[in-house]
Amino acid sequence: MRTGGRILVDQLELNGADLAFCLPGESYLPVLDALYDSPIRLVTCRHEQGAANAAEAYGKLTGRPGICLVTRGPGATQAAVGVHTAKQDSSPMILLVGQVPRAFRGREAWQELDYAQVFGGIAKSAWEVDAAERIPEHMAEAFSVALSGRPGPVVLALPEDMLAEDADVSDGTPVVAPRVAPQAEDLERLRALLADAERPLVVVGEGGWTAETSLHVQAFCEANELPVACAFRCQDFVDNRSPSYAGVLGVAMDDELAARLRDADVVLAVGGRLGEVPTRRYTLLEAPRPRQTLIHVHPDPGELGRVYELDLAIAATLPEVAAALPALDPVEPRWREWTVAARADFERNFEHEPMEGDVDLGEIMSFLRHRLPGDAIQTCGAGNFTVWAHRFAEFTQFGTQACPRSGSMGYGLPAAVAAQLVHPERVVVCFTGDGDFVMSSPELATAVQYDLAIVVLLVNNGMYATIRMHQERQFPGRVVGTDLENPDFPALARAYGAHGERVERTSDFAEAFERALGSGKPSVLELPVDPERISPRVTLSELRRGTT
Ligand SMILES: Cc1ncc(C[n+]2csc(CCOP(=O)(O)OP(=O)(O)O)c2C)c(N)n1
Ligand SMILES: [Mg+2]
Repeated sequence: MRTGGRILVDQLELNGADLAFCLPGESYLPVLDALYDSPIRLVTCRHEQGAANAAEAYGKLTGRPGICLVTRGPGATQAAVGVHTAKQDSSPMILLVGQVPRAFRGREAWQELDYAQVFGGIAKSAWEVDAAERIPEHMAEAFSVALSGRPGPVVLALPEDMLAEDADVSDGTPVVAPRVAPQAEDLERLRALLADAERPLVVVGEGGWTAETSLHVQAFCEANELPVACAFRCQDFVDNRSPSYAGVLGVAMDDELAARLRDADVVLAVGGRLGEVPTRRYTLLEAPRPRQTLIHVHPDPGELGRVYELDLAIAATLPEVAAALPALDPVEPRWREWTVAARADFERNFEHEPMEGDVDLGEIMSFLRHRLPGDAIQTCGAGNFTVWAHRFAEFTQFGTQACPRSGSMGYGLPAAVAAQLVHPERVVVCFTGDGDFVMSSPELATAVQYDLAIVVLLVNNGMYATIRMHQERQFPGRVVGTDLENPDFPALARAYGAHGERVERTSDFAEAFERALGSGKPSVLELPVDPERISPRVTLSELRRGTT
């Protein structure tokens, strides 16, 4: 006989969970109690947003479901943002929510919600477990749904009396996600479509990527001299040093790369959903019928043809497709110049105008490009600071970028916490803004509590610059709701027990960065920047004059 809580934790263990992120609640005490004796490391966060985002980042970095435990009502709703990101980003995640006792259900008891309904439009799937003896079955289903096809978040509600109830039931079988190989005739057709191309472009995106997938796709692109771009915040999917690598189709993408997608005659999308961001609001690839010949490979048949009419749809898991690609006879490329030009555009995009003020983010990124080890992990939230962080970064291996494709603020700090827990030996850098940081700054306490020496680079421009930029473009000079008065960030960091410094000049950055790494503690380096330089390509004054 085991309690529901114990049965649940046993299912987590046998499915390989080694970390879980929580914010405790009295609604799931039997689960916490079972974790007392478990090898699973329980990490207590300071806000459910942080716990859910950390679990999401765990899923993104490991390919295994990130486990998050929260209490009912307010706990679950605060965790919703991480579930949304896991859905948009196709990351496996399981959110476990304590629920009111079964006998109270439907009375709108204290903090009661119907989780299937609340998360029905956010999660991949959400339901309630109502008997301890069926926990193994439901947990196997949760792992299976989270991992199979297009990975995503699952929400399970767990009535508190059910977790305390004893049951005599055997464990489930560890879940192995199904692998689906591409059909030989589909691969032949893919090769034939490429053979007819003059301006092909490969686009890589999420949906079950692995380090091996990277190597195979890169080998295929190089053997066929194909240019390859990555979707928004998938910059670690292909070694950026490859002669085939052409850049990122992200927010504020390079116009040259945008033109290359628009002007391509054949697009091969390996993973990803060709969403609003990488297609520049569905203009570079027009929905539903693009001008380009479009080949889309995705593990979930439901995603194929969902937005775009396709010339070839391949429903198969990405590692299996990637492994098959290099075995295809290379096509004699007629696009050599096209690929060389795409690469040259990418390299040119590292150049930038000097930045107004004493702190130049382009210079700092150029320093980091050379200073960061290849396996260093970079995280971020949302804001214009990410435009510098993405455009001027270099990624060389998979699993080194944990950023929200959903564009959610507040993600970077908890993602850095998760990254450092998964890879204690690596350097972990979180890029954040003054607005973004404050949204999840309590997780600095988590980093201190668990002794995680993450480095936070905080770009302080005294405003929500992304929104200000759009505001000034549409309503010049009418600033409302976008200014910020900020705390003393280094003092705040020190109050948490972290290392904190303000870097006043670009030339001071290198030494400050070494001090941060050497401190052995979480650290926050504040970078006060001139608000005039609101984005790498535009200034506030230009926006007001309407010259951009
Ligand atoms: C959770 C969430 N709330 C609001 C937004 C809208 N938003 C996007 S960027 C941004 C401003 C971020 O400000 P900051 O971190 O200071 O970065 P900056 O743009 O100033 O570089 C806002 C409010 C969002 N993306 N996510
Ligand atoms: Mg800001």
